[in-house]
Amino acid sequence: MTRALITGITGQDGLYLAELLLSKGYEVYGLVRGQNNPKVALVESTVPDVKILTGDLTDLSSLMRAMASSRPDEVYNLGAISFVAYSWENAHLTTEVTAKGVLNMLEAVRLYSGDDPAKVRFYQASSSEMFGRVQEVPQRETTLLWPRSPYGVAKVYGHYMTINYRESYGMHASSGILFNHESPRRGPEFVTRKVTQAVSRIALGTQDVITLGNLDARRDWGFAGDYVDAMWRMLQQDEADDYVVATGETHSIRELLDVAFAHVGIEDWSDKVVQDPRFFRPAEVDLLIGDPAKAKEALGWTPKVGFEELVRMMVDNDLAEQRKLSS
Ligand code: NDP
Ligand code: GDR
Repeated sequence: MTRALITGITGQDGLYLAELLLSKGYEVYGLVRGQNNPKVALVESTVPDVKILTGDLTDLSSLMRAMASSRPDEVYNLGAISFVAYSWENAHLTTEVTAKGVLNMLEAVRLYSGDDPAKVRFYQASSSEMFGRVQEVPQRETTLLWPRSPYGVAKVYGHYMTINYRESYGMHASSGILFNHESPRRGPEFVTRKVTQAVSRIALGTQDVITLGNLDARRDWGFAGDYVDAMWRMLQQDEADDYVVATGETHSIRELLDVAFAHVGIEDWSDKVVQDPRFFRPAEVDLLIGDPAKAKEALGWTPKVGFEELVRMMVDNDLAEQRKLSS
């Protein structure tokens, strides 16, 4: 039986990836941080077959223990402080977890692997945030990185460290440069879920307006369930490499609002959206659109869920959740 260790198991991607690997017959271990972490219950109810281990990306010895007890064939490093806006408020902590945490995980894998450097296949969750200021459209694996947030800078460190461990030690370490991906499991602080939750409450009459920041930023949004499949495919390749994972389409926050409100029968949302400087960022990533050609060609990966279907899926989920709450 193939064994996998997932950091960030309590997050959006961790849950989808665990489901995918379990469906393929893997033995799955998930790293959970902190004392009495309330999200353990979510993991236990969603993916009860996952074996939970405790550890923290900032604590190398805990990662070494997790490696020793799970003895994984594959490690998926999804753990991070992942909310871009928060990374300006806590740049040091973001660096400790999202940047140096990658180094800790790579070291734990390297030390565990002994004299067989490619014994464990390693996946690093890199991000389109690394592209930051627009240098090239669409963005691909070779596009110059120009991060615009402490989070983006931390991801660049993790990305290059992963490449460096591959080149220095011959580790099977791959990096997926994933563009935004969303789902009904997306955290409520991210713009898609913030919008779909608010739209469902507005439709049900329990909220009047939604307060947002920049409506003109453009993102390449895909479905998280599709994207974890790309992660798995990367680790099935003979050679480790880096891949952009994206839909190749871009949409603004305004278009997100159009689709979400239209789905509940509201065509003109102008009096339902308020803008507040609090939600603008010190430096914005204006335009993200990825070129997934390499992932398509080498991994045989294509996204299945399109933008409008994704937004409707999230609104439907939130309508059902809100109805349950008010019944
Ligand atoms: P989430 O924010 O949903 O999940 C992040 C996970 O990291 C949580 O399980 C969290 O645990 C864990 N974590 C945070 N701090 C630590 C720590 N110190 N030690 C161990 N684990 C920690 O993110 P997603 O699932 O959306 O994303 C997964 C990964 O992919 C992240 O690295 C993210 O940066 C990256 N990414 C995401 C994209 C997206 O659009 N979703 C796009 C590109 C990259 P806890 O529950 O305890 O807080
Ligand atoms: P992002 O996602 O920063 O791209 O990072 P987020 O959904 O937070 O923001 C997307 C865009 O929406 C604009 N925006 C707002 N964003 C939030 N969260 N709240 C608002 O009220 C709001 N109003 C406008 C933002 O300015 C931005 O332009 C996500 C995370 O999952 C990262 O971890 C991941 O690496 C990248 O996607 C790819």
